[in-house]
Amino acid sequence: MDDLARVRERLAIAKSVAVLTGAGVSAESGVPTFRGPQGLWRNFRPEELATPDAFERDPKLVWEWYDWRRGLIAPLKPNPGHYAIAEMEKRFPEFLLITQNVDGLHRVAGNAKMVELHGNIWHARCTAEGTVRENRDVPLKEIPPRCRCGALLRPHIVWFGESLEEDVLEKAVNSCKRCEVLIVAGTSSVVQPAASLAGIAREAGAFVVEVNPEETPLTPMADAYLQGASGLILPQLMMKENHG
Ligand code: BJW
Repeated sequence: MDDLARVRERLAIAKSVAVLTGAGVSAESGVPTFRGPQGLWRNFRPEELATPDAFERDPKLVWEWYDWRRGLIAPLKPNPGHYAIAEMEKRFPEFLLITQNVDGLHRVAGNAKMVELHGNIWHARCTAEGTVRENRDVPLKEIPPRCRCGALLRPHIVWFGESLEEDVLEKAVNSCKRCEVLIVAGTSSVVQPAASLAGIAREAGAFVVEVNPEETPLTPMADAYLQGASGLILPQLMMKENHG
């Protein structure tokens, strides 16, 4: 039996499923990934743009980069991979989507049972009050934007060296400990703590599935590796009959 058939068989009887996604799931919608030949980090250095130090040094530069990315993402639509994950939420009685993506496309596709590990590019946080508000202005009205209280706003995004929100991480870890199947799609599995979630799930007895065109550090540990684009593979997991 090939890996696709084994995964479909597992999903046919599963009650509890978790899905962990990364930038690759949005690649077919047109959102650039971070690593790899076409990735954002090829032209932009993370330490100059995605750290608290970078923001302290030059908030205008950091916000200009986010303004550019928000403009790029704003017109984009979810792809068949996003919609297959939204379908999973309806099908499995216990479900959690754990996404590292900040683009908001999973929500547009229909997922509600989800945690955004690294924040959301459409949310801004006051550096003084800590309050988080949605901001959909494209382009931004002022750069850097300011809160009503006068303090600087920052993107509500987890930068390198910053801790993930405790309750968000706890939800993700708990669902990885409980699920029968964990699907890990479109992530290079190198950024912590997200990269450790598959190991947590596996240790707790879950069947771990990786969906990615390229092998990653997770591949040798996964119970099944489905090589290919998530927009092609994930819908196949949700087809009712086996056409293979
Ligand atoms: C497709 C596809 C298609 C393409 N279909 N797939 C322990 C050990 C070592 C280091 C650390 C550690 N713990 C913490 C760290 C430090 C750091 C870290 O992990 N560094 C590593 C890089 C070494 N982690 C942190 O700082 C985290 N904070 C933390 O842990 O706090 C406590 C602490 C701090 C310091 C020390 C110890 C403890 C915070 C991490 C925050 C990550 N933030 C970013 C965003 C920044 C900016 C922004 O978006 O605006 O989140 S970085 C970036 O990477 C972004 C992503 O969410 C994240 C993951 O990337 P992802 O999604 O995997 O994308 P890519 O591009 O890497 O991969 C795409 C994949 O898709 C590829 O595999 C392709 O093949 C595939 N693909 N087309 C399916 N069609």
